Amino acid sequence: MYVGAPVKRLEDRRFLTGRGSFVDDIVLPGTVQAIFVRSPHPHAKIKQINSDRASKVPGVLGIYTGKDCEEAGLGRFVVWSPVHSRDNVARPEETQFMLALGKVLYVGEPVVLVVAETKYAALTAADEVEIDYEPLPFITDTSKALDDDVPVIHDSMESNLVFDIDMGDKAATEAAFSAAAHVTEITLTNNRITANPMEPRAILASYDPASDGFTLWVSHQAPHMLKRDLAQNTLKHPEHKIRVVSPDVGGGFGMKVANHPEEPLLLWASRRVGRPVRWTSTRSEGLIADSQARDHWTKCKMALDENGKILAISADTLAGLGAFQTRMGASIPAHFYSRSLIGLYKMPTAYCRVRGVHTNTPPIQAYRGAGRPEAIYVLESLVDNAAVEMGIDLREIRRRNFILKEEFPYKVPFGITYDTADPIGLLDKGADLFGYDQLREKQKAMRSEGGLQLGIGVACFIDCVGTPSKVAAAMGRKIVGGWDSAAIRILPSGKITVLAGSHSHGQGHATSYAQIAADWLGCPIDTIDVVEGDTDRVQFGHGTWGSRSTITSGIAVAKAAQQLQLKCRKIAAHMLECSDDDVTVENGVFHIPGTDRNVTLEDVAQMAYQGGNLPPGMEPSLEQLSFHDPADRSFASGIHYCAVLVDPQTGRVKVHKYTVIDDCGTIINPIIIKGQAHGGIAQGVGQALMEDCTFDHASGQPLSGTFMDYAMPRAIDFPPFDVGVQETPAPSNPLGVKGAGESGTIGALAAVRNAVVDALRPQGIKHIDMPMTPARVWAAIEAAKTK
Ligand code: MCN
Repeated sequence: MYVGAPVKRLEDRRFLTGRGSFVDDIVLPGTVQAIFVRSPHPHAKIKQINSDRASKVPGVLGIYTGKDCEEAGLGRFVVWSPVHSRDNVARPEETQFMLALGKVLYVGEPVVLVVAETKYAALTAADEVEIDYEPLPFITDTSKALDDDVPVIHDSMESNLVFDIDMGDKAATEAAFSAAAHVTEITLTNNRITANPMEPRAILASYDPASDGFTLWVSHQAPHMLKRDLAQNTLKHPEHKIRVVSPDVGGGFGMKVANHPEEPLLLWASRRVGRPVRWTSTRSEGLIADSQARDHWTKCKMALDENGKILAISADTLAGLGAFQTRMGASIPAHFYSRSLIGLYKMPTAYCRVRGVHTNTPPIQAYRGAGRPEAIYVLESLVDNAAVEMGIDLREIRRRNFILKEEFPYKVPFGITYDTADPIGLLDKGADLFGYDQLREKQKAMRSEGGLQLGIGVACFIDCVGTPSKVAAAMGRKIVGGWDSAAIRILPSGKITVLAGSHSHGQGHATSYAQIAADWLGCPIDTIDVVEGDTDRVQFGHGTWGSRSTITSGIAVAKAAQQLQLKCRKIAAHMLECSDDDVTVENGVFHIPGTDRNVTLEDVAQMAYQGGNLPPGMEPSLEQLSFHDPADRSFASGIHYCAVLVDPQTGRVKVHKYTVIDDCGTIINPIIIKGQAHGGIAQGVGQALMEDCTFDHASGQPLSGTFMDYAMPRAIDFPPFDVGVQETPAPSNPLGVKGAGESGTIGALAAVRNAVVDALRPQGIKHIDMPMTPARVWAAIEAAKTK
């Protein structure tokens, strides 16, 4: 069996020896360079654009504005997952046009596209473009976006409110708070961040006049979805004449599932100039022009009885969406965030209100966890605060409130039914691996000594993945995207190609899908290659996001392999002149048990293609296409334990110990699960301690435009992580798998926040907003001293 075995990642030899092929590595003859002139204003009218001087720069091939794009018939992005407000007021869906038209709405918005023979010529010409702006009042602070005295940023709207939804039972929740023995309350922000993948966004676009076809090589997570958007909404060109290739992608983290204006623009420009056109984002450009994430401002509270049993949670959130709505941006806070607020706890009632708002900032899209880290941050901050205020140990309060293993399937107040989990198993396993009791002893000793302070934080989570198409449709998604695909081709030589509709940009699909296919076909893993990311080679699929690939494409691989194995067995039985049931398969050999009679997969494949001696009625070849739409959602879960050391003199926080227990159902590959957890934790810790897209609210300018200002975590910022696993198989799919790709991030924000606050509770600190930089922690300590 390969499933469950620690198979080393098959793709890593290529990556580790520098043989990956990324967009910027692809060379086409005659390629020219695109550069974007971007808005320096958070909000301004464009009075005039003068490109006379710019167009005289030697080597310039084209200079294009929003008007040119409009005249050429390019379209706008559309919202694929609209959110309907509870007041049923239809508010305009303000989405982005390819280049700013009439006015700019955020610093970094593309205004002019320059195409030139060389990057130098394009940069020089971009500097010569003269744009006359009339600055307008702006708002960059999400918490104030609905105040009376702030500008409304879209002329078509009456306020900056995009949607206002609520869920749960408001009256019952209020009653629970009135009757509660204890109420804990916090106001917290979830800082705006961006992905900064190792490979920045990169595009190479080419138009072929002979076929009237476009090819786009792009660092992206969902090539078919991008192609569909290009065909229908932005480029508006027949779908069968567009090919999108996402080759090796050096990290996406949700940011590269967003469609950005540069993609259709470069394709369009390649037709205008008659040459392939390239653009690779710089780091600073990425920090203002890539989609961003999180950006919540939340007032929340939790009601408990005298025994520390949770009676209700209530949250009221303003979710920043940036200047424009994106495909999924609004649904992240409206659907993914709100539905995750209950976590692993039994609570009789709950209420959540979310208002999505526009501000003069880059548009919001997914980032690892998308909505779920935000929810768990709210929930687990409240649980830890309540525990301390009521004098209950952090583990004990969870033990008292957890849904018990035997109570699953379990329906929570927002009407969702969790499939399987074992929260107490997570709690105990995690505490042992972490050394919880020993660390508490160490904390006591350090407290009495003064100096560095040790803090311990706990956070557990539930992660809902694999929304079936019918559920997505009922939620109002226009492109439901619940299912995915896989095709398997056994070639005449017996070698195997798996084509999957998902896309791997670091997740290791080339290994984990090969493991599934090998087991379900009954053949050795080294005969299998996995192909993803080319819309001309691979059948339609929705790409990779929301930790959905294994429970959709992964299952489709198993289904296709099962069908093919049946066909192979029939051919083998026919060749061995026995019944199908007499044949078993192992390691690529079909044999009749108890005899020495066998044929190999190579023999069977040759026969399948030769076609001379196939069972009556059987079609030749060995190809199988399969689709999988989950029967139900599945719910991964886990627990994070974090210990930090805080220096009260400087406010510096160091992560001292970090333990995760991950339950992603049946594990395909434990090495990959660990790797996914490591990367996820690093990103969560990064957000909690240092990463921040900051704006000067007085000038509207972004303050984090370089890596000197936007702090990314480095290896030195982490201790070795301990990752343990627990398996509660998902009942809704034949592999028993749940999602794993985001679990490391989902619990990390709250675990780190809780640890830092735990270290500083003796000083009277109840909450510190993320990122908990030394300056912010120090200021909190100083403020507490003066109270
Ligand atoms: N897996 C497993 N056993 C399970 C479940 C999953 O072995 N029970 C394996 C899978 O087969 C796969 C990996 O774990 O190789 C992740 O699987 P899955 O949970 O299905 O998630 P996806 O493949 O759909 O990946 C998406 C997820 C998301 S949403 C983001 S964002 C993210 C992430 O994965 N971005 C990443 N991990 C990333 N890792 C890297 N290196 N780079 C990114 O951009």
